[in-house]
Amino acid sequence: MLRPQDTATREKKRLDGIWSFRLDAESRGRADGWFSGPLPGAGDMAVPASFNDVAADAAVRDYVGDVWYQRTARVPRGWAGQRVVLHFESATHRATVWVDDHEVVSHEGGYTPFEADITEFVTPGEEVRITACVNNALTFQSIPPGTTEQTPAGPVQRYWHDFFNYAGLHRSVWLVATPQAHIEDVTVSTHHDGSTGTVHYAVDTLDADGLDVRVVLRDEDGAEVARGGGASGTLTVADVTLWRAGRGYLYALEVQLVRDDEVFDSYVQTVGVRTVEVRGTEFLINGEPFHFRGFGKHEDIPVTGKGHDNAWMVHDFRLLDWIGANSFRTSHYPYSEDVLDYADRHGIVVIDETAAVGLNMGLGGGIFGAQGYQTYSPETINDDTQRVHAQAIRELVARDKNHPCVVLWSIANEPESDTEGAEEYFRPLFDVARAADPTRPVGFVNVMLAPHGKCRVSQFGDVLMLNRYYGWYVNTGDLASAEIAWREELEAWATDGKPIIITEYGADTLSGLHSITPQPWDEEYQIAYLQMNHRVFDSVPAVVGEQIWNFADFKTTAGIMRVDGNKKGVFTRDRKPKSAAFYLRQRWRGES
Ligand code: GCB
Repeated sequence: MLRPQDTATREKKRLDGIWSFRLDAESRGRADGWFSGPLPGAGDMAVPASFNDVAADAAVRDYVGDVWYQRTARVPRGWAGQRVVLHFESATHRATVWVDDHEVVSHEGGYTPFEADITEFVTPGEEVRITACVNNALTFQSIPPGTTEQTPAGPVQRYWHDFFNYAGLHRSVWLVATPQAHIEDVTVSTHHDGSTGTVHYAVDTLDADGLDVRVVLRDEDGAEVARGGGASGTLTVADVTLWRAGRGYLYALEVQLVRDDEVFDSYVQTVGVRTVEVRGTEFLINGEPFHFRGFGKHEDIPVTGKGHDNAWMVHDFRLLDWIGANSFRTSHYPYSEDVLDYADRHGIVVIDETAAVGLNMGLGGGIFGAQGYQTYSPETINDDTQRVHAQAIRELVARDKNHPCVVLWSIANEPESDTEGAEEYFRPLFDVARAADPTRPVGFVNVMLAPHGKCRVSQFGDVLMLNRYYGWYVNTGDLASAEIAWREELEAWATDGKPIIITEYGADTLSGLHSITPQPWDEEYQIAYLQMNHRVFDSVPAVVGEQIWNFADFKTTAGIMRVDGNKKGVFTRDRKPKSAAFYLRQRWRGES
């Protein structure tokens, strides 16, 4: 599947705006045919946005079940004879879509795109009704998992991850026109040897019998640097400008479907020439050791929730630059493709994560020991979950494989990983990731409950990613003891001979709370906590990265450990710096 694009042969029409919207607490909508006419009893909803906070109504915020979105759209009259596609960048966590009365597509998984060829159901120049039934329930067979508990007061969604279960249409919806004979997919991979770069490409086409593939590679000035033909091939780039952290140089590969000089379809794929390699305890980009500095982030903003917003995205990247970060992890789900495009262009390195978070019933919202279920069992996380998880990995790789910013796949965050069940569950999933993308390392993020010597899943990873909270969840307030315990554990991990990225360490901090004798929750403690961690990291050579939890405060489910959400941000939820931001700027940029 390709991203919607405007090219010489393609057009796209964005369907964002105000849609009709309603809850369907009794799940009546399908049986009552709500797609077959104007949505009965509907209110308004913004797209893109999470619906939860927009309505200013606790019943909507905490709602579990089906919700319906609807709008009409006119198919441009100039699209006659074209193939018309309806494309959703995401629908959280699953959706079924109708065009007028026709059911056209269903999709499981809340953070990857899906689309349907709707040519036969539309007439260019006329309006169609587009209806989506979106469902936000988490089950043991969804990624992420959860369960709906029936209480005397009604259904309550329970889950084991520490961010609010925002849902809805979080990203853009498009109508797209392509030629009937069209390019279906493009895959690129790159190498370089000295100043010579190579770009390997492979093109999938549909209904293109008798047509040829032609490719032209251009540099950022638009000058042609290489051309080739055939469904796959390798282009050579003399005097290549590499994509690197801090300098996101992008070539443009124009792929054309042609017969002689007639162009039937054209698609432009950006290409960053770079290599990624794990060698011993080093993580190499372009053959040079790379040290990750940055954050675990969230897609999380006031009111809009997980709805993509370009202003906030650009602002966040400016703050990353200001503070001297060179990377982030898309904790804990695939982010908007706009974010990855932007990271490509700005040379920010990305650890790309699936939505497999909370596969750990020993944890709940950051609270250890919230047991009650067994993680891996026929009734909980089981073979069906594994199939959904495998599909989530495939869809993530299919979507993001061409982004130079993505250097590492994270197939899960903090699953239970110290049991036989965990080993059986994860072994095949690493194979799935490697089969989908042989060019990038693969890992998963280890939790403190499965320390060195106990974890049975880290053996499968190319890289060790560790989340640790010494001085916060353990040795709370006692940084001296925390430092000793943390160094001891880290030195044990270093004996595995793999690069270690600390993908989370952080302390909840209430912006504005100060003390000359630092203790948990005040701004000075956050700095002292980070300084302690950095002393430990700097003394262990296998540590190749530090990503603080979190870039900004974010919304979570309600709980006695969370005051208006998780407060481990270096910035507040509205992106004001806490004192730690200036300390980090000093460490990472040498500027205060
Ligand atoms: C973790 C999780 C993250 C939580 C964080 C915390 O280990 O990966 O999702 O938000 O801890 O603050 O408890």
